[in-house]
Amino acid sequence: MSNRILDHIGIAVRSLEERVPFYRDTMGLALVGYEDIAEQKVRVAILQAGESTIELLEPTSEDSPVAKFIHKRGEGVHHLAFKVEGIDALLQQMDQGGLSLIDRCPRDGAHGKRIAFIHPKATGGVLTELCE
Ligand code: CMX
Repeated sequence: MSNRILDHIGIAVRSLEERVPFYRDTMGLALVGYEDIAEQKVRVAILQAGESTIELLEPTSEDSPVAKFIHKRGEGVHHLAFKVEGIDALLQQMDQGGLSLIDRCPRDGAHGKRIAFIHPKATGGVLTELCE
């Protein structure tokens, strides 16, 4: 198996404006930029942390999965994302193995990546993303 790296950690926040200063100014992470991901109903701030990034996720509508998460559990770590190669084949393999997938086919994520989520119920409570 290839040496998979942690692509990013997603953190749900109520307000990017309120939370970016901690990561950028206090922790000293470079702010890579902001992006609207309409399909996911979030606006993200991306901060570089070594080879990985931190994605702060602010919901842009009340029916965003991140708005639901914050409403239920408060702000905090929302998902882990691993960089993979051959995401389509990997998803097919996981699906055939009986893993509970949120996405059987990849969808569009930040930075032009193709992403898919594995349900937290199947992973011990951690929403897990594959991205390519
Ligand atoms: N981490 C861990 N558990 C989570 C979770 C998360 N991020 N989000 C929801 N859950 C848990 C809930 O607490 C709940 O658990 P209980 O049944 O024990 O209460 C259960 O999963 C179901 O949650 P829900 O509030 O009823 O929400 P839904 O079932 O409607 O949706 C999920 C949950 C994970 C399927 C949905 O949030 C989803 O599809 N997420 C993937 C998409 C996403 O999060 N996009 C934003 C990120 C964008 C990006 O990075 O590009």
